[in-house]
Amino acid sequence: MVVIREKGIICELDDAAPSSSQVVAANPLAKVPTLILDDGRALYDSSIIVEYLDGLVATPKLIPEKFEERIEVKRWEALGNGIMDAAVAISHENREPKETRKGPDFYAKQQRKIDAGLATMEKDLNDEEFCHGDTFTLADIACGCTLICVDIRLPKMDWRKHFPALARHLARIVKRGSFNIL
Ligand SMILES: N[C@@H](CCC(=O)N[C@@H](CS)C(=O)NCC(=O)O)C(=O)O
Repeated sequence: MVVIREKGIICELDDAAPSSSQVVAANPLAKVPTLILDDGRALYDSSIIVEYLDGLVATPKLIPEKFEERIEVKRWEALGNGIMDAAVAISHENREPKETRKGPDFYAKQQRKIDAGLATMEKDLNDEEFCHGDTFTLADIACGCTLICVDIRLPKMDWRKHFPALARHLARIVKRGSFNIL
């Protein structure tokens, strides 16, 4: 959704649940996000969707074309996706009845991924204005969405205390109009 806004693409946004008939009909994996194109084809997962959107509209370029830079931006994306997967796994587990929950090892394993992932983002961002290079890229979108996801899924996690560069970065990038929809 942020990429769609950054690119100024006209697109209908539907807050459909992964298990809804609309998503299931379009995506055999029954996951969101799923992008349904004008010709009816569907694209998933988010990595493919953002790559498609970045190629569809030339500017602003969010995934650099140069090989090494592209890989670096996609590494940020993968890091964000991994942290979000772990945060989602914890919050889903919390919805299970207490008696059938997986237990402390499961929670510790997911939390380690989140802590180490955020520590890597903090180190790599350092005191720079952008996650990669000197322009806003998909790396910043991945970083911002990850931090917002952690706030939503794990509201008790006080990550700002440990990761001041990330806290600063999130405060800066949510001022962009493209993040208003989250
Ligand atoms: N790596 C995927 C993750 C997508 C994902 O796991 N979405 C969750 C919602 S946060 C979902 O649809 N879960 C339903 C399911 O796994 O059955 C992406 O980036 O698109």
